[in-house]
Amino acid sequence: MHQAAVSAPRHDWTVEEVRALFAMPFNDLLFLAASVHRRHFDANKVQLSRLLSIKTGSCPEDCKYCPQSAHYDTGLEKEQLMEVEKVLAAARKAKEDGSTRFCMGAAWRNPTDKDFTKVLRMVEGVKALGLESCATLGMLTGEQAHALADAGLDYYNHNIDTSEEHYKEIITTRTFEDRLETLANVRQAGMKVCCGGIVGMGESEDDRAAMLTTLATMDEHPESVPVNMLIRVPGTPLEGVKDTDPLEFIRTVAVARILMPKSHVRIAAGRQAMSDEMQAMCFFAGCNSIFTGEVLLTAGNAAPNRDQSLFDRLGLQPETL
Ligand code: SAM
Ligand code: DTB
Ligand code: SF4
Repeated sequence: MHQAAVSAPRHDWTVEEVRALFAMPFNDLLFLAASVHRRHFDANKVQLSRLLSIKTGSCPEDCKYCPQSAHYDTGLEKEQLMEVEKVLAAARKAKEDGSTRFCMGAAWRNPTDKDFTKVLRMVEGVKALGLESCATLGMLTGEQAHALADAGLDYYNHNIDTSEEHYKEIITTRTFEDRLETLANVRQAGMKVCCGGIVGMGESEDDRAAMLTTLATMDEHPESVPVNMLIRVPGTPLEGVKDTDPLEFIRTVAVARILMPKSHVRIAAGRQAMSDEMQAMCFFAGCNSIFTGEVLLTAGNAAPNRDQSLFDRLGLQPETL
């Protein structure tokens, strides 16, 4: 059996080793990933999270994939920060629908003081409902990270999105290093890290290997690793990139699973465009977390009845807290 299937999590992966995993024959790679998955998790349980955009649109950053950037006209209605009570009503509904984690997303470069106080109240309210809480608000100072942790925030999502080399092709208003700095602040404050990236932005397999190597060589692996498939939103600079190869996406999930055996690996954006069979292969390759509900932040997601039927047909069950 491959060493990775039996050994403890490693933090010293080299990019050459990770490229070699990507280069494995597909069947061998999936078998290895599934073996690693089973050592650490019940392979038939999937964690369910629910997203809510608490502040939509007009973001000053220029991320080429994002419908919420003010740099592109995607026809999105911009909105102010939502009222705390409205957010908590959505969280209650998420809980009723079986989600165990509620993730609040804001289209900010970083939170301002006034908005931040309101977000702290949202986090406290979500925790009081007995849900795990997650937020993604852009860059954080050390102080802000501590305040969120004190309010009870369990996870902070902040993606590296792609390799360091490819990053500057995708975003010019901040650096890869800025991302790592916020992630360090989140860790330092004692929160769990949700960090992953996007497949399908014209990156090479080597870029995907480099991105996963960055995650897998962190002192602590992110507890949650979202693998997004690019949603090509009309009006964004990436609207015309070529289709993501489903097999390359599944490979990325499998390699993430092998490198970070104890983390939840999530298929995040893009499930609406995936076939049931592609999702089934992702679950086999070690994906054990998804977002449920009709929308992600602004884009469509797989419909709830479709997910229910897929779970039934695959014998999958939602993970409970
Ligand atoms: N503004 C915050 C930030 O960028 O950290 C939080 C929200 S941002 C929308 C969260 C993540 O969603 C991005 O890092 C990116 O990975 C993902 N995302 C955004 N638009 C996407 C798209 N069109 N397709 C796939 N993933 C996307
Ligand atoms: C992540 O990696 N993907 C989620 C979540 N973290 C915040 C967001 C996906 C957004 C897809 C585009 C949209 O809905 O606007
Ligand atoms: Fe803003 Fe986040 Fe979208 Fe980038 S990904 S434009 S930071 S909302």
